[in-house]
Amino acid sequence: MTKSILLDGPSMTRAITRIAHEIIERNKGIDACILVGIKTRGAFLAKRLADRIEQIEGKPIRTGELDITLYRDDLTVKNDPPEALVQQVAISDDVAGQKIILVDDVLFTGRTVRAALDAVMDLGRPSQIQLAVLVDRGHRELPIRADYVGKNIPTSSVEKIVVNLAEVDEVDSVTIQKQ
Ligand code: 3GP
Ligand code: 5GP
Ligand code: MG
Repeated sequence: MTKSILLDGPSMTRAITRIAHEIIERNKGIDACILVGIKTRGAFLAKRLADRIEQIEGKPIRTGELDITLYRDDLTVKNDPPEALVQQVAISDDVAGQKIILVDDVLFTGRTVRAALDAVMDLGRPSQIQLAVLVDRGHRELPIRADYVGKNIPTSSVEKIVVNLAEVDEVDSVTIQKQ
């Protein structure tokens, strides 16, 4: 198995800083914004973005979390794409009229984000939903795209992107593994 490093710690921090600036610029501030991280690593990335945005703007941005898992019933539908199931929604603020910025580590088929869109819209009517991802690895199966991307990494289906974050993995790195 070969492994190459695509982002090291400092490059990841720079990407997060750039996305923080892009979010502030595009939304002309952060007053109407809520950052919502998709667990697990998307939630840690949302926290880092929130910290950076607070440093830049001098005031906190509201945050929330969603827990979504991909579920494949391999016994009955072997070749079907997995279903994304919402396990938990933790957004304490009213989303009506707000700009929700979803944050995830890797964007792949788009099924996780589709489930996240449903979960957010079940809570109320946001004025906009945007998407920030650390890595876009391509292979979309739905018409979904990210507004903010740390790094575009075209992959083949046998490759895997490994995202390590210091909060859970002790180091910050993004690597591609070719099995
Ligand atoms: P995360 O919850 O931190 O995002 O889905 C569980 C974990 O497995 C994810 O961690 C993700 O990083 C990792 N993973 C690697 N490849 C895949 C994949 O193709 N689909 C999903 N859902 N997760 C993957
Ligand atoms: P999607 O629903 O777009 O297919 O996949 C998005 C979710 O699956 C992300 O939350 C991400 O954690 C996970 N995922 C998909 N592909 C990869 C991958 O190659 N590497 C990692 N680390 N996570 C992935
Ligand atoms: Mg993820």
